[in-house]
This record gives sequence, C-alpha cells and structure tokens, in this order.
Amino acid sequence: MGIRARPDLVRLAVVVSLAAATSSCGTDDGGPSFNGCAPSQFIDRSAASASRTVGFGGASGSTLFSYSPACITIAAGQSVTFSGGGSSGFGAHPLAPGALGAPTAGSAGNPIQRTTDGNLREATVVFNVAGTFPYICETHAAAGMAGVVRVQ
Ligand SMILES: [Cu+2]
Repeated sequence: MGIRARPDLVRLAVVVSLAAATSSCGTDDGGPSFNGCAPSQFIDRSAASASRTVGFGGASGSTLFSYSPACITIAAGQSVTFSGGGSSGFGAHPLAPGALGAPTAGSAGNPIQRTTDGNLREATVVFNVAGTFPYICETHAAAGMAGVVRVQ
C-alpha cells in the first residue's frame, strides 16, 4: 500500500496480495440484491477506455447521499476511484468496506480501506482479485448510500 499526498488530492493505492477465496454473495443470473445492487443493476466498466470513477456527494451524477454508478463490474487488476463532489469528501461521507453492520460482507480480501479523512476528495483502490466487494458510506449507509464493485 502506498499513499502519496498532494495539496488537494490524495490517492490511496491498495494492493492486495491475498489468495482470496470468493464467497457466494449473489450470482450473475438473478438472485437477491446485495448492498443495494441487484444483479441486473451492475454496469460493466471493464473496458480499457471505460471510466472507473464512482462519484459521491454530488459528483459524477450522484446525489448528495448516493454513489454513482454504485454497482459496477471491472476486471481483475483494474482500479476504481471514489470521487467526492464540491465540499463532499470522506469526512462527510466516510468510505468503508462491507455492508451496513457487516464490515466483512462480500468476498474475502476487500481492498477498500476505511477512509474518513475530510481533506480527501478521492481515493483510488486497485482490485487485483476477482470477487464481490461491497462498500458503504458509514454515515449514510442506513439511507442506502452503498454499492458493490464486482471484479471478474
Ligand atoms: Cu454519505
């Protein structure tokens, strides 16, 4: 893991080298919604040219209390950048792995780190292992501010 600080932007690069065993938290074909993401809601962002930014707090099409797109599919080795809008950083919207009340929900080895620094607007997470990796805003998860990164 490396952290490089810049005046207005800090990226978290998280590399997980765990030999993670994936757990079954829903399948590709039908199945229940998980962390607000029904199987049909996942947006494929695995193309090389695709945006892998998940906005929150008003950025990238999100509302103040949502992620957009909240449910995305990427390929192993790709990264996702969580990006807040306006004055909304990780102080107002603390990012955490897992589901509400279940920080270890989803596949083992979730590379998303708990990020609460109010000075941060962006955090980039590398997903090196296939699996289903949920995340929440700790403050607003009960109101549905949650999502899933599905890594194939
Ligand atoms: Cu929030």
